[in-house]
Amino acid sequence: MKILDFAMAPNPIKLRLYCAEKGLNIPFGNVDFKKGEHRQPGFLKKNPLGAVPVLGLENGSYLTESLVIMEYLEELYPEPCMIGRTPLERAYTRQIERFIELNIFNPVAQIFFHTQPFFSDKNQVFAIADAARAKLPVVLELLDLKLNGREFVTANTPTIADCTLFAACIHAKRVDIDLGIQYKNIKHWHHSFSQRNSVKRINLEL
Ligand SMILES: N[C@@H](CCC(=O)N[C@@H](CS)C(=O)NCC(=O)O)C(=O)O
Repeated sequence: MKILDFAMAPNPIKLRLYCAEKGLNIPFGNVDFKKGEHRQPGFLKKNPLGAVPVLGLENGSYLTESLVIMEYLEELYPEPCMIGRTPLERAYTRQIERFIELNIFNPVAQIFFHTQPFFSDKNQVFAIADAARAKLPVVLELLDLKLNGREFVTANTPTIADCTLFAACIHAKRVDIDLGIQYKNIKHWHHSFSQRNSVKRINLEL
């Protein structure tokens, strides 16, 4: 197996954190966005949408959704458990991971896409960034309530939900948003998760 990605992008960060937490040593191959490699025919054969991360499999096929890749790896390597041990634990973890991805991670990605010079040749609409920004306080307040008294998002150990939230925090900083600044439980969670070896291993500027 091989993961193809661009290390700075948020979905790759989420997957890299997951692999680091699991202690998986799957090799990575760089798809250089700055050189437009994700738009080249060679990569488009692997993922016609031109997006990363992609997991190349031994049978010659590719998985092209980060969450699906994490679920697949979780089935191959169940320990340490990062989705849940019972059907209900897994349902809770998936539910909050979706909450974070849809309501925090994706809006942050929209703000980034619609405001950064890197995408200035694309169809940037500042109003979309503004709308995404305006949506954040309500969901952050809800998340803050959920995190009360918790070291991790949904369990006593890290799960895929922590990886998604931490990747969102890293990406948010690039557009000058500190997701935890007004929310004491998110702030506490962020401070504590930042100390983890997985974060050091992915070796990103925080
Ligand atoms: N649904 C995909 C989305 C992946 C995605 O949007 N990746 C971004 C980087 S975080 C990308 O490759 N964007 C390049 C592009 O769409 O041109 C997943 O979760 O894996």
